[in-house]
Amino acid sequence: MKIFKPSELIINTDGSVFHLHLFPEEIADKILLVGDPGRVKLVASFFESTEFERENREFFTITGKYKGERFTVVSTGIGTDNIDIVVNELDALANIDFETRTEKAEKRSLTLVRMGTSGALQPNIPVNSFVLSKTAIGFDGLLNYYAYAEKITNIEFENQFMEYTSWNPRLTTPYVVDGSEDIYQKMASSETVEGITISAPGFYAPQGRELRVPLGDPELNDKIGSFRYNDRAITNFEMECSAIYGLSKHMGHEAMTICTIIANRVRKEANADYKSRVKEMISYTLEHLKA
Ligand code: R1P
Repeated sequence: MKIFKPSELIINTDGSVFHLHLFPEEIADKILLVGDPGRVKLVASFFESTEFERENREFFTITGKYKGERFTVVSTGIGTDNIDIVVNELDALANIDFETRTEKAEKRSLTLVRMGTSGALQPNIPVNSFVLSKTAIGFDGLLNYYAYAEKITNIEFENQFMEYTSWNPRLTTPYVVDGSEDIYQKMASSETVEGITISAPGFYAPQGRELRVPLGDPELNDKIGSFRYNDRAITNFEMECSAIYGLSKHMGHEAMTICTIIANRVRKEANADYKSRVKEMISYTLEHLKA
């Protein structure tokens, strides 16, 4: 049986996992992921009771009850590099015995739902929309470091996309991976837009924003906007969804991302006062995820 050595799975002296500082019994089956640590308390303000709060670096966690059901909310910070840490450590808490450092015989499947903010790439998706990401496209490359990426990604989509955009070989190969169909069905309504979401490895040039240094390909956002895969358009940019979907698929967890659109990149519009809409997204998500 494989033993996860101390250098590979780092457990703190108090028995908690390296970055999240959580103990195995502290995570609920349903886990909400937010980028901003400041948004964790906002989510927990919907809980009728909380068990604990824990903070280390950008990872702030609260577990509590919403309408009688246990939920955990964790902040991930920005980017798929942080998602690698959060999803691996949540999976270790769920599926590795910290005493023996071996995989548990019975696997636990978590529900991981990211609630984020995002920029729309289609003119008909207005600011304040909720985009529910059926599919993610990773520009970040994280999944390509794991084995068997090709077994869980949509190679046909990837090839069509790279051909259409004349993909620069100096960029990492984009990977296309679906979220959980079950959670999608639970959360979709007339209030949500079905999404294909790009997770970018940066906020500026990787999302086509040019400040002082010119873009490698100034046409890329236009090509992304006009690309269609089976008549489906790419809807929005954010920075975490692809890695959450890819790792969850590998590990047997169910994942979904919902984002409040705070800018429309085509119409050049933004809503700087988006916080009340984010609060409505949190309420919407909790209501649709509860048993
Ligand atoms: C960039 O400003 C951040 O905002 C978006 C991006 O994905 C990135 O994390 O999401 P969050 O509001 O969830 O952080």
